[in-house]
Amino acid sequence: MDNRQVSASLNQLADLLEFQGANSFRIRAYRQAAATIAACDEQVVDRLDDPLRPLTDLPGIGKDLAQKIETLARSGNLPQLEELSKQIPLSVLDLVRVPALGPKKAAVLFRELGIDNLTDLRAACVSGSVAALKGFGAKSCEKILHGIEIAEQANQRMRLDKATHFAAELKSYMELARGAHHLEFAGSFRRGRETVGDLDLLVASTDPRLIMDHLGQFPEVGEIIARGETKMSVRMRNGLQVDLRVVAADAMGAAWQYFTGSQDHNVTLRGRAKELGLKVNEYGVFRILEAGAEERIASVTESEVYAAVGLPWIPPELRENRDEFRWADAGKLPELITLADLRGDLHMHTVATDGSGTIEQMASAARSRGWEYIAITDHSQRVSMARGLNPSRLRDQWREIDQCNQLWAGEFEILKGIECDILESGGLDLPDDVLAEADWVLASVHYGQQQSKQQITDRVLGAIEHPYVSGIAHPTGRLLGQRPPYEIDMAAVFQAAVRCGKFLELNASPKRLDLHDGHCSIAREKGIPIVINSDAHSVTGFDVLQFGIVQARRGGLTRSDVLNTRSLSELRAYLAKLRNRK
Ligand code: DGT
Ligand code: CA
Ligand code: CA
Ligand code: ZN
Repeated sequence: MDNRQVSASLNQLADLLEFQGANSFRIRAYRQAAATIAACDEQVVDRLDDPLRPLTDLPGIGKDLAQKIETLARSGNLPQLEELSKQIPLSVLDLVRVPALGPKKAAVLFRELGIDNLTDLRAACVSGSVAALKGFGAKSCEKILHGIEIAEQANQRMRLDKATHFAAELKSYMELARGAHHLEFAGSFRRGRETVGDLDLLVASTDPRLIMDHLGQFPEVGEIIARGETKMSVRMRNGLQVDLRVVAADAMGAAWQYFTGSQDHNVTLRGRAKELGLKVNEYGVFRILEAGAEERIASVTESEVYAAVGLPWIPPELRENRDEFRWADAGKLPELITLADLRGDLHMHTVATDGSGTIEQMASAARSRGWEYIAITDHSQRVSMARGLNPSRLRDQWREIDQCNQLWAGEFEILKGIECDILESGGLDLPDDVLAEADWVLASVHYGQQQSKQQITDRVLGAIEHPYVSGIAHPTGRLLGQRPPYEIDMAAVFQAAVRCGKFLELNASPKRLDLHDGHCSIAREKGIPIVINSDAHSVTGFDVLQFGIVQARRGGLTRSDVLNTRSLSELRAYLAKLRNRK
């Protein structure tokens, strides 16, 4: 077995043990070992006979694990894994990934009702047999049904950040293909959706065969699903499907427009073309002439295609058939925000809590990105797993910030912030006199996420109305593919934000993207300022801002809709105004 297969087997073992309810430290050890093996530059199978370099030299690999890895690498299987897979069908692992279920409850369902896949689970929830089990009930059934949807989606769609990294790898490989003239990604990936169903790749070339052969030899290809004259679909080993289309260079614009979609956007575009006596397809825009003849009037660039239909070029993030045609007609397509518009980041953690960078390291990294300011927002005391700050540690941190600020006086500023927990019973985790000294107070929910809509909404509204709170971080609490949003009344949240002049965060972590694009567009209409934050836990954590920017663009946000595009003095003025409202 190669490293990748060994690593996959160890992960599978961890999954099965988790389902059995094994000790969580043991499970974590297997998962860490899987990660270690996957990251090895050298194939483990090649060093097994070298007594000077036992596997136990690898970090986190003890004797027992080393033995298992050796067995796997040499023989391709492991008795323990085979035994377990006989007892537990692999399909039950899908159950464990249902957010409302987890390993314990999944095991009960398997034992009591013999449920071992999502289809049966859904049926059993609907028929009432799950609700009849001890420890379940109607309410938890409802949550499970919702969880099934999330799990199914997570199985089928890949998160944008993962797709982005994979696409970069694929792009540099495909650019080496002989005869590849020009290469572009299309589809939901180009539109920046938070997850993608598959990756659509266009290559301009006169020799489709060479391009398709080259893709077939990409080392990550798991399976070739289909191959035609100019079109090929493959499934990669990571599960992602890639649809390749080879097109003529002089039709690249038309193909790019067509395959970028969305389908709904294209339907509207074609309808408009028809009214003008035109036809649009992946080969171009055609004028229909008498006697069934047609003349191609646009195809080389996208702008040309849109212009032929009387439209300005529309940014891909807006092509969802929401407002873009209306805006285009009115000459009011928004000038969408870009990463370069940001002048600071207002949510990050340091070594004081669960981050890995010091204040100075975070600030230097921010400065080298050309920013003017950051806010340090470590957790407050209630978040004890992350060693949240009590008033005295927070004030110590602020003294340290004062010192750092002297270093770069006039050029760069660190705001004294806090990510203050909104307590389960309502109210904030730090006393008012402490919050009053902060420059910047983010409030967010970490505990009691299962509360009723009324309870959660009241807690968040209370925070928005609190005079010292600047705004709300990750307002819905969702984790993509893992955890649904809290049951929160977002209409009420938007209303309160307008009333109190508070901002809402677009948390750019690709696991969160919270607010999402649809929320951003509502916030924009209502004039609620958005802050795009990284929630960085290290100096490289700032990189995720690109994903926040994409979602903001999808929500139609411009520079002026986003608070952290302002200069430091404008930001200060905004915060002072907030303080004076109370
Ligand atoms: P996904 O992959 O589910 O995240 O979403 P998309 O939008 O990437 O969808 P996909 O991959 O099926 O197709 C890419 C684009 O190509 C789609 O947005 C519109 C266009 N397209 C593909 N197939 C058809 C089709 O049969 N009819 C029409 N009208 N458009 C199509
Ligand atoms: Ca696609
Ligand atoms: Ca596709
Ligand atoms: Zn945070």
